[in-house]
Amino acid sequence: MQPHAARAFPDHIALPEAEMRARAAAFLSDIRRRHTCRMFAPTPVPRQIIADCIAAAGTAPSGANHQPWFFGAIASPTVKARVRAAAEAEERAFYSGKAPEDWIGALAPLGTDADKDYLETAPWLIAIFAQRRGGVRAGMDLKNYYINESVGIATGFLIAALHQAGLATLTHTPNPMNFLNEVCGRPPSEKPYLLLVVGHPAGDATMPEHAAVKKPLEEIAAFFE
Ligand code: IYR
Repeated sequence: MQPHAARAFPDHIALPEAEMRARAAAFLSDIRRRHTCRMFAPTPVPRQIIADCIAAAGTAPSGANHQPWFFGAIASPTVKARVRAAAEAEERAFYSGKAPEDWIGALAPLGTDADKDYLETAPWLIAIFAQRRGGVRAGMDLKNYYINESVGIATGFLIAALHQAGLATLTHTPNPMNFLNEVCGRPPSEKPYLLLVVGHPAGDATMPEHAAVKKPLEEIAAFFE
């Protein structure tokens, strides 16, 4: 290592092997209960829960630790209505001609269409932005690196944190979604990355059978020991 300002590796908790095994297995069985939700209850969710989950996302690793993300958490019914109107306009274009046939075919088992009522029903929408420039502290204007990887990892943390808090999510990507810059008052140097819909599933929520199919470990991993 080159000389650099450093501190002791601070708060890592080493666990006995039995507890490591138990925790890995427990996390697996818990995260297996995470399913993308498209039918939300209007039940409110306290802001502090959303804030803690976003703060957890903000601990994600990032290129040069520049933390190139911004989260706009929307609960206002009027703002949600604006988001829905803009998103549905994009989706209508997508479903009625813009999307290639094979893409429409790939979506058929999910049953999705241009109607996005959950954008108003769910208590929170989190608009996630990727920053082209920034730095480790607010106000910096350096180039950011590995922006998509960094924001993707932070989004994964956020989804896992929300699930852990007992909430369901939907990753939504109307294309283009530049309207989110205007809605959240973000500069053009920030690219809308994803819109996360957050709340409790409706009492009668269902999920597509297609979404329950997860590849077994043998198909997604190999071990070279
Ligand atoms: N954005 C559209 C289409 C869509 C695309 C993919 I890839 C999905 O996995 C699901 C939907 C929509 O939200 O309907």
